Amino acid sequence: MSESNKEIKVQPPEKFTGLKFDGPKESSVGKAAIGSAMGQMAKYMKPADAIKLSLKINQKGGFDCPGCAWPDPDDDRSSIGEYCENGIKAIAEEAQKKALTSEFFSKYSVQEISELSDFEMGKTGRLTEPMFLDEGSSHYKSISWTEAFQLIARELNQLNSPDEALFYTSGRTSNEAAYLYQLFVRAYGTNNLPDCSNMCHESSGVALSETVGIGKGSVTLQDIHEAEVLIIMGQNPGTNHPRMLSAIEKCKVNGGKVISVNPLPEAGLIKYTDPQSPKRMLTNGIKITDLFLPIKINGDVAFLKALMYELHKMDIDQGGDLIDYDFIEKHTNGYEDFIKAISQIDYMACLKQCGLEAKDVRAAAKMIARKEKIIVCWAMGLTQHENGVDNIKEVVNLLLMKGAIGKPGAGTCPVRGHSNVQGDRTMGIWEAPKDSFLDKLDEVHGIKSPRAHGLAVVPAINAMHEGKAKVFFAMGGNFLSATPDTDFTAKALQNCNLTVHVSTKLNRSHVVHGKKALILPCLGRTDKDIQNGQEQFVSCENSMGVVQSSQGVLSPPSKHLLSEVRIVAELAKATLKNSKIDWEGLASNYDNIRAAIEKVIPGFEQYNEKVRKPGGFYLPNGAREGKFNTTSGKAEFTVIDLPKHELAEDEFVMMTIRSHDQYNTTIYGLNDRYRGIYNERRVVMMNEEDMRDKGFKKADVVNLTSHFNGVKRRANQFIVLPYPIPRTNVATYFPEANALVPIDSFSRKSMTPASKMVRIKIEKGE
Ligand SMILES: Nc1nc2c(c(=O)[nH]1)N[C@H]1C(S)=C(S)[C@@H](COP(=O)(O)OP(=O)(O)OC[C@H]3O[C@@H](n4cnc5c(=O)[nH]c(N)nc54)[C@H](O)[C@@H]3O)O[C@H]1N2
Ligand SMILES: Nc1nc2c(c(=O)[nH]1)N[C@H]1C(S)=C(S)[C@@H](COP(=O)(O)OP(=O)(O)OC[C@H]3O[C@@H](n4cnc5c(=O)[nH]c(N)nc54)[C@H](O)[C@@H]3O)O[C@H]1N2
Ligand SMILES: [Mo]
Repeated sequence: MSESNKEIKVQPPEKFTGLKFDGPKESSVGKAAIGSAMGQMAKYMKPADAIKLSLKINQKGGFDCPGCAWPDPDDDRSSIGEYCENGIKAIAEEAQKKALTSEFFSKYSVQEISELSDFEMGKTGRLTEPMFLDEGSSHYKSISWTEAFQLIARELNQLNSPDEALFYTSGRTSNEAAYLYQLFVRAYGTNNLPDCSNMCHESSGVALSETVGIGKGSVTLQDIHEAEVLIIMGQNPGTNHPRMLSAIEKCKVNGGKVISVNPLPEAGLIKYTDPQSPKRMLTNGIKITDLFLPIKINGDVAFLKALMYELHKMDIDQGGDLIDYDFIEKHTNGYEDFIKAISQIDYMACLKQCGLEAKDVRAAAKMIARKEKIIVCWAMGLTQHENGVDNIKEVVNLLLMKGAIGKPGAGTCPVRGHSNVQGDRTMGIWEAPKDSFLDKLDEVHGIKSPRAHGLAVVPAINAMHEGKAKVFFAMGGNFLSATPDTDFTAKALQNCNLTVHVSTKLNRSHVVHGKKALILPCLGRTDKDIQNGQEQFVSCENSMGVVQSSQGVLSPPSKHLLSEVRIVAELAKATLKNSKIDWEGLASNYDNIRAAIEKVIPGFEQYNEKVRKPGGFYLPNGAREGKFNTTSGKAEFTVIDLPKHELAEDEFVMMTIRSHDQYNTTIYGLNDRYRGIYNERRVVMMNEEDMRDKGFKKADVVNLTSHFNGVKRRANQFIVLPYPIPRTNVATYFPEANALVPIDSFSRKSMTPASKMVRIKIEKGE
């Protein structure tokens, strides 16, 4: 095929794969899940490797599952591995026996590779050699590691300012690699460290820091077990955090109740069958949700306001012992203004915006009225909105009203995504570091870190687009497909002098490249990492602030792979000519990196010793102990405005979500089993009445457009499916619909792209 006049496909190809649809399921996990997980392992891995891995997943002394950041039980771990179906899929994807060698790249041009779907790209196997794409070339060619590092160093050192370079991180990077990476980036001279967190839980971090003094959640796994009420908002644990379901089950067995707030009746929320409990498998599962509230997309502030209004009213009617006035008095600021605003809300406007009935809101109020052990869990359904930070602050308002934070069984639970996204931030992967952190870093390493804040993801894309940033370096991830506004971001990346990706697997960011491009293949979580003849381990921090070791068990798929730590060290040696930092010493024994972390970051005292203890150690967490490290020393109530939701007459609100067979931009398979959607990803889930109004029939083909600030964006060729979703709301999968997410629609305070609320129009296609 001649590629000269063909364009690179920056969006996933508009090809249909053969839809089957039988509607949403009630229950999650169970036998089908085990079958699916084992099938995945058997298909892509050697049997001996599969057995070795399944015994070591999330075990003390094993490796941390790269699937999600849900914590492992402190004790009492299942002997066949603390695993879940989707964790297994993540592992099988990484630990593939298939190797992607330079032959593939000489056979297929970059343009030809771009014609593959994301699913097909994932099936090409593990990257095994460093690859280089020269300016004007059509094919990647192999390059030696030394030449690759020299090339990057040359490009970095000829920039007018270090701020013309960007250093992205995805959240799988270990503490050790992340620490070394940010140290290199700051020694080089910039704080341009955008990361996946900017698109993920940044809204939680900002809101929680301002209100309760720590940008992380306050609860432990034990708290979940002990809670009297769990409120799960904007999260789909059955697919994205399946191990959370066993914690919820324990809570329920202890008498806890669950309120689920979600536009979709997600299977894992409704019912759950524990694969490790034969009894549950026989009895066909446990009911998870006691009260399901099918909220409209972005109706959460409105719902929480109505809920707090009801609570306040009940408190007055019932003698004033439903709100924790004692806690409010001692530990909080701003209650009077807050409760005044709540008592004056336009209740009907709130109901209209959240799409719920007064009786539903009252039922929720009754469930929490006499309880104080309340935990709110949330994920992307709350954070990825223009008012994402406000959503979380409103959650905090509710917990503070009930005194439900800083005590057992109560608190905040932002459920993190990538397995070490929280640890990366703790290690200093942040474009807006505190001076106190940089002061310490400089003191310990003898460098002079820049103090000016760097660029988060959205401003980083804009900087590349405007030609102000010229070198893009990514430690993992798939920047093109994970970020909003795919066509805009593609142009931004294509504007760069050099794009570099440290990766385990091929992805679309490798084919939408700068003038020159490099792919640097690295070891994954499951691979053995040997430096200087010694086997190394790394460490990760989970969603609840526990730091644990992780050690791979498999032989790497190629002898050419380097660890992320080694890649950073070699890059630093090549780039920073007079560096006083002993990069070789740090990379040759990771204990030396941990010893440095111990000196710089609070909470890591005796790191090397504590991380070797089975189960690891907890980091300090003020909010967990009821100490609020805000400027006032108290937890802060906030008065939140009701978001504006006007839609033009023919507009819909679209959320972009994950299917059951994907890990972010990695597509393991084409099924979304719990939603009853098989063998097709280009779908739009839509309310049946809306379909009737539009004259759509099931499986009609449609095109989607968004019209934000006068710019028209388009994603063509989707199939309409009737689905139980509130009216005027629709759902599509990420990354297929990312082209519609406007680059300038993001949370005002956290800059998180508003990928859960995109205003779109839907027209019949062919
Ligand atoms: N298997 C698997 N596991 C993963 C991932 C994966 O892709 N695959 N990704 C990892 C990562 S990085 C992350 S961040 C997490 C993501 O975990 P989730 O946040 O669970 O992922 P999403 O699919 O984005 O689901 C968002 C949920 O919020 C609901 N929702 C959308 N908008 C709203 C709203 O306005 N209000 C409310 N109340 N609900 C809303 C949707 O219906 C959906 O159920 O999972 C992590 N774990
Ligand atoms: N529309 C829309 N967009 C979204 C979201 C959404 O809900 N809707 N969610 C957002 C969220 S929450 C997130 S976190 C981001 C995710 O954004 P990213 O983290 O950038 O994306 P991933 O798809 O997780 O990255 C997958 C790639 O990482 C590489 N990789 C895997 N393991 C390793 C490893 O151990 N080391 C290295 N170096 N590379 C590795 C592989 O090459 C793989 O192709 O996407 C965001 N984008
Ligand atoms: Mo995420």
